[in-house]
Amino acid sequence: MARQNENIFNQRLREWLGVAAYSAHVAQFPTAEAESPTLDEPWRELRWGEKQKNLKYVQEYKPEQDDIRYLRILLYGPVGAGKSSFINSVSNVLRGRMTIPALASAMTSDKSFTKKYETHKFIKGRGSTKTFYPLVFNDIMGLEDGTDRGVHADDIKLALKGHVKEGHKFNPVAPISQNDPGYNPTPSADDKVHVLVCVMSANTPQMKSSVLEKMKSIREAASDLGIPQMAMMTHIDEACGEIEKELKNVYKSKYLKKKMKDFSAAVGIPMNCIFPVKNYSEEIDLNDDVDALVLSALRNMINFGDDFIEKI
Ligand SMILES: Nc1nc2c(ncn2[C@@H]2O[C@H](COP(=O)(O)OP(=O)(O)OP(=O)(O)O)[C@@H](O)[C@H]2O)c(=O)[nH]1
Ligand SMILES: [Mg+2]
Repeated sequence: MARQNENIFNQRLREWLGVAAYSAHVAQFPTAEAESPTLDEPWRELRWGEKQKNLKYVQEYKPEQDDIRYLRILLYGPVGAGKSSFINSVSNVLRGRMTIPALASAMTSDKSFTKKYETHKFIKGRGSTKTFYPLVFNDIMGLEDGTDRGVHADDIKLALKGHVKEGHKFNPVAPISQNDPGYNPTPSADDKVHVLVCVMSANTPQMKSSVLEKMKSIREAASDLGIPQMAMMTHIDEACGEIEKELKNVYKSKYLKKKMKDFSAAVGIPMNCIFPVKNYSEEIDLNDDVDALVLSALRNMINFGDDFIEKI
């Protein structure tokens, strides 16, 4: 019991101080970290060597229905969670080199950097054989704490049904209305969202209750529409020193497992629908381990979305 309390205390201290200051604290007082931060065995199996197989699966995916050209994935979540960065990570994996299709912010702020509703497609081939992968992402303004700030939950609900036009600029004070030029009254089957993905940073303290409330109402709307939902935990490298040292420790990190469990309980997304990823943020070259995590999340998004498409 004493050991358990000590671990909880260390965890809180770490959340409060941040990783860097906590590591300095442990270096000064080694007994503070008596227990290993990692499990002996990973709690989830990930085949790190199967990158090519997963990449092929993603690259060859095509929706079966004639009226659906694109499987549409909508990312939502708090400001700075890494939504735009994840789109860039997917683009890097698919194209096999660094790319920047979605502008990510280099500064952390409490205001969303992404303000417009934009569809991100990924180029396949070059020159005259250039086409797009049948897989698109919609990046959306971040959820912010408080009312009249960040994207309105009602806007996300309309986006789920395909009513938000490309390029619409979100207005935190008023959600889109039917008279708005950005409102699409007659969405097609592939304007609609097929998978809803919540993006969450592992390196933040507990989520603010107003953000949690917005997330809950978005999830309820998606559930009513039967849209499958999953989540990604980003910034895992910053959240855990063991993962920063070695990305393969991702499913051994006790801290991350606890963080994922807490998040699962807070928003109601089951653990087996939550995927940790590390986005490309400061690298200039691709890395197989980073790609393996991105592909693991992406493959599941495709499967969940395709199951939904099959039903509509
Ligand atoms: N170390 C690390 N940095 C990350 C990760 N994901 C995103 N970042 C960084 O976090 C910052 C914010 O990322 P964005 O992708 O702009 O976040 P966003 O969710 O699109 O934010 P808004 O558009 O403002 O809502 C950027 O500086 C990214 O480089 C990650 O997994 N690890
Ligand atoms: Mg963004």
